[in-house]
Amino acid sequence: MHHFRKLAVAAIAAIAAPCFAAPAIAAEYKSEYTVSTVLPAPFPWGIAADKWVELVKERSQGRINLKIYSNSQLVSGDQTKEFAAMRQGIIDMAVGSTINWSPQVKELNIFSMPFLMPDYAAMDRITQGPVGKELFAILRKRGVEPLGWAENGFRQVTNSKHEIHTPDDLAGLKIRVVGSPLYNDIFTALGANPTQMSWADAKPALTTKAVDGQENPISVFKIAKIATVGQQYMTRWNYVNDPLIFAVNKRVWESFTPEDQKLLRQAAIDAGAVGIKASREGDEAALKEIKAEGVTITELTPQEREAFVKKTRGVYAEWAKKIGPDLVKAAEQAVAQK
Ligand code: X2X
Repeated sequence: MHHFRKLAVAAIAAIAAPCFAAPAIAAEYKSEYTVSTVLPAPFPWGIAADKWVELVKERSQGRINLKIYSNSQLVSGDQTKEFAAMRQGIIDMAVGSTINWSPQVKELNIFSMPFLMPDYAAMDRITQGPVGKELFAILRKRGVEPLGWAENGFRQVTNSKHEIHTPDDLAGLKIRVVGSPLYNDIFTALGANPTQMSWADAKPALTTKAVDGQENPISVFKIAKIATVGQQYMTRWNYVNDPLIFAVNKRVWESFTPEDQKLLRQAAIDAGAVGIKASREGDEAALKEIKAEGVTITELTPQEREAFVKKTRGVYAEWAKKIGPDLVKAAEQAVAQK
């Protein structure tokens, strides 16, 4: 009986198909789409990416399958090549950090402008307001379709030597920094000795003491067990926050029906919200845990923080020109709004 009904449905569908516009059947979809990320679950980054995969599968009744490739493995560990690979179609999709894409999309350096964003609310006014819109329009022009935001988190500097209260405390410290040259400039201006390397190389470099310090969100520090490689001092200076963007290669995007494009976008927005919550709550929880593990957390007085701001104003002014003065002004206005 059941078998017969299935056959009957199939027969009716076969007859009916040519008469209707059947969008879900019309497009040639891949059996699986590659999604590049750096940090897997339980990092908030991986939580956001996994949620996207899950929601897309569920809402498309299994028609659209995304597969996560973490640790930048699709670009041989070089996270700064992720954007180019996605644009070229070597990678179908990515949930990527604005830092890692900024070597190709200089405007994304806006989030790495030192001490621009004081808190989460300011960050949200940037991503959810005119600046976020403008950044998405820029990405669209560069060959990828951006869908939504997630978050790595406010980045804190850590080291193995001593507490950092003043720029002088950073003098001569070898600090592993991420892919954007802006980070080299910030740490150079502060008197440190920055060295750019991939995440894949960072922990080994900390372990062998090839570098003295690094900077990453609290939740990343905790989950990657950075305290166990001798990073005993963290200064909570909230100098930048590192948002993540869900995006799809343009040709891949155009192969989806409008209904499925809507589905992919809404799933990214919903997964992003889950990831942002995990990042923000994760930072708070992780802070308590790393304190219990014996890491010294240095909180700066407003005056102490101001000394770091002052030392990086030159870098800020120089990079405002590179990013685009109008975009930087719009971001500053969003911060000031309240
Ligand atoms: O490399 C890093 O520090 C990381 C994992 O935070 C990014 O990909 C930006």
